[in-house]
Amino acid sequence: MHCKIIGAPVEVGTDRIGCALGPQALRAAGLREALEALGHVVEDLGDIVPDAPVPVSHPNAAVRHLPAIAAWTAAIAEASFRAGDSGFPIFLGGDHSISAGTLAGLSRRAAERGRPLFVLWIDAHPDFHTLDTTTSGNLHGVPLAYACGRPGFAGYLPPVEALIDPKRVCTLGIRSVDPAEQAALADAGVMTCDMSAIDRHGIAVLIERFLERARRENGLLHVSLDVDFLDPAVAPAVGTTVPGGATFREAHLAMELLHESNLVTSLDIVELNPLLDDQGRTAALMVDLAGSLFGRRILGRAAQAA
Ligand code: EXY
Ligand code: MN
Ligand code: MN
Ligand code: MN
Repeated sequence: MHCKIIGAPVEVGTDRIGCALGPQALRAAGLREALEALGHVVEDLGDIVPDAPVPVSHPNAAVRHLPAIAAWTAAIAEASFRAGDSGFPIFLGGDHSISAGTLAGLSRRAAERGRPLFVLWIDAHPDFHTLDTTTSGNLHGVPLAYACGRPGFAGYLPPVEALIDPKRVCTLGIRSVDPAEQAALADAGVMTCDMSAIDRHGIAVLIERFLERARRENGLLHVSLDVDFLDPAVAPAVGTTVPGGATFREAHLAMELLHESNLVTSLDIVELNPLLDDQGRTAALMVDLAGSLFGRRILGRAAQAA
């Protein structure tokens, strides 16, 4: 696989500093080396640099850093569209607001290729607020709603040329969903797999069910992996921890199943906050999970073939 690493050092989508150090922390944790050890060709395209923000304000007084997020979204969408022309783009956050841009660019590229884009949103949160419904004003809570065309973004964030069909979206691992998001998710028809569903059915069944839908439509599959999907005891270096998250093995199994599907065409790794990490333990875990997504197996690849 030809992997293209692209950093998006954004932290203004959150209310704390640290996520802007995420791309460097993931690089320092050996992401490139881990993928190369699995036989992949890795290109590091460096970090995206946005244009200067254009002043824009929103009637919802809670909304924070809208001009900066608008500038980042435009720049990331352009970089994502370009990177989506070949190979496997890996976007390093940065907070989850980067995915407003990664999804916009990738869905534009998918439309050009005449294939539907599916999105597996692996996260404790659905990030399905709009500029009108967010109460925190932290715009890492809106990217998925934006890419799916929920109302109220026009005139504030760049237009999404090819909206994502929410029926081609699965939110996996959610356990902190605000009332406005609950209503919007139900209205949009997103496949919502919360932690209760994972506890009851097991993560494999749920992922396989979604993969079957993507396979049936010959879809491209983007995986957006938020560190806070994992239980805080496993992955503490994230600003929005929610108890009762995925275990180390549930996360690796998800990556292993995704690798075996051969459907995944791009990845976000987001919300790592190195300032909250314990000697790089969480950064190392995210690199480890990427290894499972790109084919590393407990018994090695040769043994696997037997
Ligand atoms: N729903 C809450 C809010 O809108 O502020 C929490 C959002 C957390 C978002 C993180 C990236 O997943
Ligand atoms: Mn190349
Ligand atoms: Mn998120
Ligand atoms: Mn989250």
